[in-house]
Amino acid sequence: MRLKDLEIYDTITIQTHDNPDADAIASGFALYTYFRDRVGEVSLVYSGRNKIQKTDLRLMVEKLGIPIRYRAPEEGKLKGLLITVDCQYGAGNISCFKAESVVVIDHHQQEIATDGLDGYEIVSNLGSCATLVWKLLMEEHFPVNENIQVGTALYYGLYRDTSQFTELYYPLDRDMREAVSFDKNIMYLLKNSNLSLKELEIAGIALIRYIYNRDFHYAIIRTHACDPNLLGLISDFLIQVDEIHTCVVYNHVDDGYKFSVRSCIREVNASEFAQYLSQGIGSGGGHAERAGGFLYKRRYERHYPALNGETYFGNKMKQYFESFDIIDVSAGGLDTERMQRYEGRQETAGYVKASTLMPSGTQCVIRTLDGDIQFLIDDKRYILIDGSGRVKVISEEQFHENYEPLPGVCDIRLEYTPRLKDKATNTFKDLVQHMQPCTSKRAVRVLVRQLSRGVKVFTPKAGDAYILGNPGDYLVVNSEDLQDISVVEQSVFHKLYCEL
Ligand SMILES: [Mn+2]
Repeated sequence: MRLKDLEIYDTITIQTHDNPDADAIASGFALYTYFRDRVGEVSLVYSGRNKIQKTDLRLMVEKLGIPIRYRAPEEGKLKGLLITVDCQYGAGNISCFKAESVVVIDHHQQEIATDGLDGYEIVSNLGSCATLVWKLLMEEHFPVNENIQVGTALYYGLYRDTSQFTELYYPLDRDMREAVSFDKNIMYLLKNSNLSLKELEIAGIALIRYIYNRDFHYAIIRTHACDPNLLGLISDFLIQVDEIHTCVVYNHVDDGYKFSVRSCIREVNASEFAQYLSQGIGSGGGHAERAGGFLYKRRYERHYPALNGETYFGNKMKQYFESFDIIDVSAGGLDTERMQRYEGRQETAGYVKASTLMPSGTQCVIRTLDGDIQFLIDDKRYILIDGSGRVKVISEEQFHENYEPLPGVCDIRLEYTPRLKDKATNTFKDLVQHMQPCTSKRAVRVLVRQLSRGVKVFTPKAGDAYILGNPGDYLVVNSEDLQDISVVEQSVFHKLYCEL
């Protein structure tokens, strides 16, 4: 969906969820600003039982001149188009107004049927709805950076929805964080008006009611209803306790459970742990030390109808720690003796010579779903993307030794399209568009073992990060380089390898 397509309406009402947070207000405000000069009449509203009270939100509205107003639930049908932001029309967290047409713009898990809508843009893995609105504005070439109020609002929306950027992981969120201009003084003011005395008390009570597991050194805390940000602050505090190596702080909100995770040991990557906790019933992620997530109420109740949050998190954490073995390759922990021999099937990929995109000597970075790759462009460097979106930067020799260019055009479809960024000028080049197809020349010989238990493999190459394998996955070791280890999911293993 494009914003341009919505300019056909004469009247547009933008509605945030009830009890709007910074992200909802920011997203609504940015859309309001876009439509203000393009359609006859635009308004920004919210409804529900409570009016905006939180200090930072009142300051945000006042300092950035955000024309949001309260609309009582009993006010009648809306003319023209209703856009719901940071929530979905008909869901439990938004008062329902009748409207002639409805469009949804949101970053939560889809929870409504979309066939009755007149348009929607729901991207569930984004850290904030502000990021999604920013993307929509960029697609229309709207000069976000010429409007510092909108920039500041979007930046603050992302900041709050990702616990002060600590639980920020999706590449597009990071793109916006770097690109958007904001007012530093207002940011400073909003950031430091976040907690009320009441929340200070909630944090205090939460901290003395921890559950601690001595065997695995983890702690769990449930807080009273509070702003999600407080969870991050409490877990940041908790992880500093000497005996606590991993912790989860969570609370119950209208549509599920919000949680924050911290880890200070290399055996637990907080981001992977957050994914584990939310698997199948929510979403989670972040960084190695700090992460967060959400469990959706409906899915939770379907899977665990009679389980309270405390038992769920307690069971899940214990299960997690009991479920994996550690293989430390540098300490000789890898036993290849009983592994089977396989050969890799040939794989097509896309490649481009870096110096055809940017001049030699350019310091650049490629943002990918697995993190950033930084390098200096010279005329011997090739960029390679395989079908699953994994990006590699290799030398010309490595390329010719291992790959064979193919005729035709490169057809790679990816969830997030990696771009090459010039660090100095902040300009981008699309990669996939400039790629040629190629295929690997010779099959790689590997040693393989299917896993019956979870493993975390530490290799000198990966440093403190581990390679995670789940039961059923295959542990794959390159026969020519025993430190080159990967884990391949059961569903794709036989597509990639054949037995010797
Ligand atoms: Mn949001």
